[in-house]
Amino acid sequence: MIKLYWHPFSGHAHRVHMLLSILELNFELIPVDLPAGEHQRPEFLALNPFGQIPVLVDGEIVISDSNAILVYLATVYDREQQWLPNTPLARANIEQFLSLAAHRLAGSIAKLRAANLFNRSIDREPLTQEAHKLLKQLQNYQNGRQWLVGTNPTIADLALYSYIKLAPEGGISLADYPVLETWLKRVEGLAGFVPMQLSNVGLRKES
Ligand SMILES: N[C@@H](CCC(=O)N[C@@H](CS)C(=O)NCC(=O)O)C(=O)O
Repeated sequence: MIKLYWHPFSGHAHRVHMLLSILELNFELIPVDLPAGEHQRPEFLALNPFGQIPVLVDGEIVISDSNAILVYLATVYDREQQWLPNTPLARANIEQFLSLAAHRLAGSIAKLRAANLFNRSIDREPLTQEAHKLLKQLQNYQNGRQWLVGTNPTIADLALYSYIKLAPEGGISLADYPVLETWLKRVEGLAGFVPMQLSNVGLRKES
């Protein structure tokens, strides 16, 4: 059975969890105790020398990095090639969004949210500006589209979903981005969708 080393607060792990579920694969979630430093212990570093979740183990195959795992799962297990279509342009377009998720999204919204979740002190202003710049650009791009690439959902949608959904936990309101809110709901309507665990931080904080 496929094993996913995971943590419930990780948006990176969540995007993989969604695809495993959507593809109806048999899998087991293995929680990694990040606060206790389990990801720095030799047993975990033997799986991922870079000391991060998610890690996927499929028989002899071990893959780390959420986007790499999405590519692997879509390539091996999606016979219809909907989630990673096999045309050069679609692949290039999807790659563009995987990079965006790994860099601009992880470097802004995900950082703001992690700072609130784990009480880290950071300079919020430049990250907040970048988060809104990115959301505005995404909203303009997405206006009039159903999915990020082509006419069906792909791994690009999954790669961006989790941390955009979590933006309010980073103090970033989505109220000015109705096109993105509609797209989030569209992803949530996919067969096999699994919700991200939400937390009472940022704009979700109860007073
Ligand atoms: N590029 C990696 C980033 C993964 C990542 O940032 N994982 C976080 C949890 S969301 C982690 O393991 N943090 C522990 C650490 O870096 O020490 C991916 O896409 O999987």
